[in-house]
Amino acid sequence: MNQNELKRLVGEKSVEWVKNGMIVGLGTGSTVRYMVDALGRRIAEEDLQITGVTTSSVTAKQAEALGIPLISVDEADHIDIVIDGADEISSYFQGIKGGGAALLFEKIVAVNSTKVLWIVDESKMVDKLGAFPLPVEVIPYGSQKLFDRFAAKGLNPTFRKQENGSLLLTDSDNYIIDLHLEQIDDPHALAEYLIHQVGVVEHGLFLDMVNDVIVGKQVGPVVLHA
Ligand code: ABF
Repeated sequence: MNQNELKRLVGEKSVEWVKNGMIVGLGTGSTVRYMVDALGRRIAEEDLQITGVTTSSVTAKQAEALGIPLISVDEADHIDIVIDGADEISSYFQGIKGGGAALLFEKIVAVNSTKVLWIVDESKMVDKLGAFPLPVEVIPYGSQKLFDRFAAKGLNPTFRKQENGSLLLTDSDNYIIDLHLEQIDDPHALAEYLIHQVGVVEHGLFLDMVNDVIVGKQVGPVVLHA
């Protein structure tokens, strides 16, 4: 199976975690797209009734088109499970997310969810985090000063750009600075440094957050418990 087939495999497998009446956090990314499609089919076949909480405008559009009832994170009195993708997952179940520029809403939904389930193809499983550039969401005002500070610290920053070369804006109209670190030896220390930099809204280190991971492998979906 190729990467897309592995993503479809875990996207469809993850729907088994969803039970009638649940409020489900719907993540962002191409793997999640398969999961949302599968949820939509179950709802259309009327053998599943859920309410969705989305983490990005992209997922919201897909869910609305499929007739999945949606509420905001603040309207939900609880979220039973959030199913989301990831860019890297380490052998200690620490994650890097935000390749889809939705890390802020993804983290808000994750910290307000009873269970966190990540669905990934096997290429996302790594020994140590860092080969994937670490996304950091920053407010535009003072972002160049933050960029310069990251560069001076040797964090190899780049601003996330759109195809036309303009700076990407997140759903919150913030910028993303990606840190090209190659390897992150102490994710907790880095997270602590980043979150205290004035102007940083949130970063893509998702630490000590996931409960279960479904990994798409050639032998089939493999479920890991953090
Ligand atoms: C999202 O899933 C992001 O956090 C992450 O960047 C993305 C992974 O994308 P894909 O599933 O397309 O590989 O949750």
